[in-house]
Amino acid sequence: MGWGPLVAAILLCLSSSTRAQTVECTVTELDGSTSTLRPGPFVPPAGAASAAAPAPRGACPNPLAVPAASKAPFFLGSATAAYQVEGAAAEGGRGPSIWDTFSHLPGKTHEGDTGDRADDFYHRWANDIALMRSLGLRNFRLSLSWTRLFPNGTVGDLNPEGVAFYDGLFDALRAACIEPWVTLYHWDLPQALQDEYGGWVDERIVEDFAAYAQAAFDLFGDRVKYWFTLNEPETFCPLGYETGTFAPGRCSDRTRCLEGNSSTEPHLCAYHAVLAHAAAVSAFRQGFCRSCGQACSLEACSLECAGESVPGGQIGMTNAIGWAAPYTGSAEDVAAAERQQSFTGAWFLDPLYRGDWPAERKAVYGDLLPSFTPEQRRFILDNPQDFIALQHYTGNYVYQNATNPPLLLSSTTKSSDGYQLPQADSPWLFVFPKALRSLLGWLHRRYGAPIIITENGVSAPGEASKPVLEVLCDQFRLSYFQQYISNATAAKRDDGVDLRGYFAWSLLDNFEWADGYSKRFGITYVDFDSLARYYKASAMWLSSWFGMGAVTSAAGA
Ligand code: PNW
Repeated sequence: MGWGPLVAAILLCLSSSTRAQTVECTVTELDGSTSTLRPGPFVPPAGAASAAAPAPRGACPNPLAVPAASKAPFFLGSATAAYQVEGAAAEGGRGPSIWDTFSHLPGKTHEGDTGDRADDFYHRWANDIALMRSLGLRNFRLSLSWTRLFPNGTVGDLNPEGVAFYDGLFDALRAACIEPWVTLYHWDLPQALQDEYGGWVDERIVEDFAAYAQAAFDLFGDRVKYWFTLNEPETFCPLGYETGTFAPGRCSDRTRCLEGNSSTEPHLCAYHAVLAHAAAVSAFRQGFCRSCGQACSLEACSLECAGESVPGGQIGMTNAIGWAAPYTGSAEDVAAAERQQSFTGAWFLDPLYRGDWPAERKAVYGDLLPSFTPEQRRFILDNPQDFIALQHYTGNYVYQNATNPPLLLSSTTKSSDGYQLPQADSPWLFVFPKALRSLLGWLHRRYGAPIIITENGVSAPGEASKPVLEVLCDQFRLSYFQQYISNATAAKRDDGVDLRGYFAWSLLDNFEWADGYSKRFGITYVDFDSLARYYKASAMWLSSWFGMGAVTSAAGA
């Protein structure tokens, strides 16, 4: 036998083993047309893991401009958060956060899962940038690990290894023309600040957060233009301080929480979150007074307060907001749904845009709600954010129920004509695509501000228990994105909503907080043993909306 047939046999073997890792998915579009996608492993192109030199400024397309090839009228990106993906919890001089402590306590997370290793993004980011490039992704939302930069939380104690990590990452993202959108705080509070004064329940958090924010603007503001202050205080305050199901795990129920007060602490947390956000925005706009150690507007030190920290940058808080649809068209149900919507959806946006808690919250909580002083109100309104950063996943139907205080309403996930909203893998998440369009209109009418959807996505039923090749055709998630993006598009095109962008949650399967690794929100699959990444069909489908050319093969071409 000559060499020819042998080489051919080896090639055949190689290609069929690659094929064996790939699956064929028939994808149905909303208009009923079908196409075929072949998701499979992401294989980085040779040399992808070595970060190229940063591209000269101006060489990359404007991240806010929608690429001509995109099917969407707003830009698309994808998102992650530090504790959910980085891993390397005890490496590089990183200090402990409340999520390290909490996830290591028995019984707090699914099967005791922790973020110790997560997706190992800390070591694999060059590979993940190559993955993003292969998908044509131009906007990437990520968060900074506060304790990687400042291991004990205070800015006197900078960790050079943490700075080097984010320097390398931001330089490489710039070189790849991927715009970083950076969240300062995605729930991983320095444990030292929790120990010292209880974290978000104490007013000292306001200045510590503002000082950390200012340091981050100074360190990375030359490469990061778009910032988020706090991720979803409407999630981390009640879950961290009322139910105790998220870090730091505080609540009144002594069978579950060693400490805490569920009736006071969530409100203190929310109050300090608003003030910390405003202080960070102030630092962003006006600089920071180093001699007095505070954002300029907090103290009269105007001589040191010239200029913006990040010239031309933009900043906002992210808010998790669902949609309460009226169960019927009756005046009572419409009013009940509006009460519920204002109670939850205006919780933080009313303070930021109107200077006070929504009336529905004041009516329910009375004196338990810390009130803003006139000076604080002025300070908040004098430091407006640049956009509403909306994180939307789900909705339900709300009807008047006079016997159910405090809001005299109840909710259901079945419509009055009997349609049951499909449930995702997460118990709180029901697929209700029209809710997004209604919500965008409500936000537009109430606040009139530009909106960026900074998270939207879904955990697909069964995905965590099936073998990898059986989850890659993720039609459930793909249809979710089809319908939600279609409703977002309609809100922009037909309802006059000033929608600027959309980030799919999440780029990677990751540590889903108390659910550990048992819920997968990724558009790419992560094998939590080998840490290999695979495209799901939804990632390939989304790539044609990113507008930079769709990925066509499982080899990452
Ligand atoms: C967001 N809810 O949290 C977070 O920002 C992400 O870190 C998280 O992975 C993602 O959504 C998926 O859960 C939420 O109960 C947690 O409505 C809970 C809710 C909404 C958002």
